[in-house]
Amino acid sequence: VSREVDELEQDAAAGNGLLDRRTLLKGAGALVALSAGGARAGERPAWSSRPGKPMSGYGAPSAFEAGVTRGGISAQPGAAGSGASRTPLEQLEGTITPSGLHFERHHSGVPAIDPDQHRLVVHGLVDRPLRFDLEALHRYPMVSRSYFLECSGNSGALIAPEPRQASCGELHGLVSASEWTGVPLRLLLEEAGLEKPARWVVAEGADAARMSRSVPLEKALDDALVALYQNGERLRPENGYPMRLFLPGWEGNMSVKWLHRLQVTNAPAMSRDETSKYSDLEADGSARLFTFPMAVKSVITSPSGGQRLGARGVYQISGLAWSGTGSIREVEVSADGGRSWAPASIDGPALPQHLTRFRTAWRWQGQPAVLLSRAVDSSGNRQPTRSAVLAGRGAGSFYHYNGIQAWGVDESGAVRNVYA
Ligand SMILES: Nc1nc2c(c(=O)[nH]1)N[C@H]1C(S)=C(S)[C@@H](COP(=O)(O)O)O[C@H]1N2
Ligand SMILES: [Mo]
Repeated sequence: VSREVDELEQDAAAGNGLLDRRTLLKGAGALVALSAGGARAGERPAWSSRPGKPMSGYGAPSAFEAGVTRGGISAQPGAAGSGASRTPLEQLEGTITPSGLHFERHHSGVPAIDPDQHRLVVHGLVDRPLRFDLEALHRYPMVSRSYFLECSGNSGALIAPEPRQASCGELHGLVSASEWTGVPLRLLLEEAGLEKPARWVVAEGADAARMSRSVPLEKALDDALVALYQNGERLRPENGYPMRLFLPGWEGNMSVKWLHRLQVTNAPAMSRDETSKYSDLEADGSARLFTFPMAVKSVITSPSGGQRLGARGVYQISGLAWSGTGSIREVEVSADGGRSWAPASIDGPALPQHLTRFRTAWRWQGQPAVLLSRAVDSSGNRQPTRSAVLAGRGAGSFYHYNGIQAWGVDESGAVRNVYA
């Protein structure tokens, strides 16, 4: 053990063992001392004794990582291909989701689109309707930006009266982040030429569900992308190959995958996907017209639901924060169910509409604890408590849930989803 207990006592930042965020930098986590004879010379594991596998055309994770997969896979009975899979947030670190672990939400399965036959049409209130193939799109200047994508139904399980026991990814894994590369939608709309009454752009997908959503023109001309690449390679089929609309910070449903049509209109289309679904209820039961941005949110990914702490000692609390209305300005963590709080350290630049990693140190001596995190974004929006979210919503309304997540730790070190 590298640190004296008194020294850690001075690092206390809040109740129940929460330490100053800088404690991690001082090496308090380095608890494994090399026992005498632990590294005997002459003993060579098999992998150090003979040459390994040759080169491969496309790499895959280590066979030892086979357990790291999308989880919480759900299918909607009676609707072929409709369902979701979730990112295993608790098994990942950093802020970029490997493409193969990006969450999926399909209304009608993954279409097998031949990129040579696929076209994107821009029509409606434009001076000249245009049709683009992939080659034509590649002539426009592209941009690369890292953004999260979150389904508005993410974390909806937290409205249940009793806390559901599931992993962090199963509860909150309808959020992922990638570097997206594509053509700013503005360039394509300017090329087509907008007519005076143009106010909205209706985007439609080429899947059997023909998912369609109406996008206000201001967003379409601001930061919207027709994304062609994800983390440096072409989009994965699950995420919209060969092209998708991407609307930074807005509910995932609007980032129409397998994009094949953009119709410029003077009013929203009032499609099924923006009326019968994807609308939120106010406390008095009336329906909000649209809820575009995803609200500020955070979750501790480690330790989290279903995990078990091992030896007593200093633990690194690690989590993710994000906001559709800015960048993450601050994350605070509590180990005593919210009686006291201390700031976590933000790892790296907090980019707007992207996942931000936060960390802090916590000393667990076998005591029960309730771990919480709460985020504030650059627009001054604060993550609310679960009860505040529920109080502001009509019964059964579950989209856009962003309440504070509580993880309970018991004397055995078992971590559970709890309501604080
Ligand atoms: N064409 C089409 N676009 C779509 C969908 C769909 O089913 N069809 N699902 C939407 C929903 S509800 C979400 S949350 C995101 C999910 O994107 P992902 O599967 O790449 O994570 O895509 C959106 N775009
Ligand atoms: Mo979604």
